Amino acid sequence: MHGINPHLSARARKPTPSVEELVNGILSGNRVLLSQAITLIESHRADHQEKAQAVIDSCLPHAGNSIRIGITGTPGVGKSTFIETFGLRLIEKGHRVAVLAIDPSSQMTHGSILGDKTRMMRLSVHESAYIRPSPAGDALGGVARKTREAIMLCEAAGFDIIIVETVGVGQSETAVHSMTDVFLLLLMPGAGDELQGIKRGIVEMADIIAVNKADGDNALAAKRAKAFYANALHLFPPKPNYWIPQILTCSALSGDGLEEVWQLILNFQELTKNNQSFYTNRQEQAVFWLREAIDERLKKHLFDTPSVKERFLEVQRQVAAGELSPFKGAQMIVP
Ligand SMILES: Nc1nc2c(ncn2[C@@H]2O[C@H](COP(=O)(O)OP(=O)(O)O)[C@@H](O)[C@H]2O)c(=O)[nH]1
Ligand SMILES: [Mg+2]
Repeated sequence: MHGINPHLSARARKPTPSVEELVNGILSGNRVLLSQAITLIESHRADHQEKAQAVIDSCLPHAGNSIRIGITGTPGVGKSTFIETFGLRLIEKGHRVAVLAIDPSSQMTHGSILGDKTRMMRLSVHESAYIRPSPAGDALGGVARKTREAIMLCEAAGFDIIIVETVGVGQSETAVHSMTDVFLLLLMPGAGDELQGIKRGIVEMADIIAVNKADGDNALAAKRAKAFYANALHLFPPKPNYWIPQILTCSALSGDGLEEVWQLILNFQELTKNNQSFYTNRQEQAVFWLREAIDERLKKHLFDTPSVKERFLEVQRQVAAGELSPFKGAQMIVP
């Protein structure tokens, strides 16, 4: 073989798929090509980004046909167990389920969903499921954009139920809320948000609250927590889409209550599609992400400009030294 490295020649025979191959693969539901396209979305290389955007462009007309479910709750509440049991049930009903994650802590843990795959053993190997961990090494804004783009590709690949999981800490709930149709909060048995480190704002965002682990010794405590939160929910203003947040108990382990959660999601979908808020919400979300993307590009464009780079260093020095106010300093960069 003229001394050619066999690995290299093997590679040369199997080039990375073209945009067209990726799009065709995704549209035919091929999970390997879907994964390759999402890897391009997650890449920082400019040529990868360009290719990813071309794939997204072609997939966009085929996206949107799904229900996007956000799931949050503190670590240990049972999100992964819930998604496994719930996902398998939905597949039994004939659905195809994609699970994505936004986890700003995944830089440290290498994507908690990866470790979680042991808890999602049966779902992760099912041919009607697709599980993708949170991209690591990015700020929340970057992760959120990539997850949103991954949603589109999963929908184009025929997944009609998209679950976006996040941990119940930090700002990631807001990001997930801004890319999903319905928001599910999992809580532990035992009353009081202060006990669970759940911020009031997150409870307020929830469309459905499920007190998980309502089994065995915890059954009574779960009922009490349900009563506590049912009371708390009355204090919140009604939702503009007329949906009244619902609360119930469930057990991700036994599957009790999961059918009811699904029924609530269907009710939510019916109500919001009938009164159009399902669609206006998606439109508003798309415009929100347009603005986010413009912000991101403006900043990048600005800081990539050589004269601005220089000026920024000088202004930064003066602001740090207390010679200049941050506001004045910003005016000198962006008049
Ligand atoms: N008793 C009981 N344990 C549960 C239930 N759901 C999850 N667990 C357990 O709680 C622990 C954390 O679950 P996991 O799904 O990893 O939580 P996550 O961190 O929110 O993803 C595991 O040991 C699970 O077996 C449930 O409904 N009942
Ligand atoms: Mg988990």
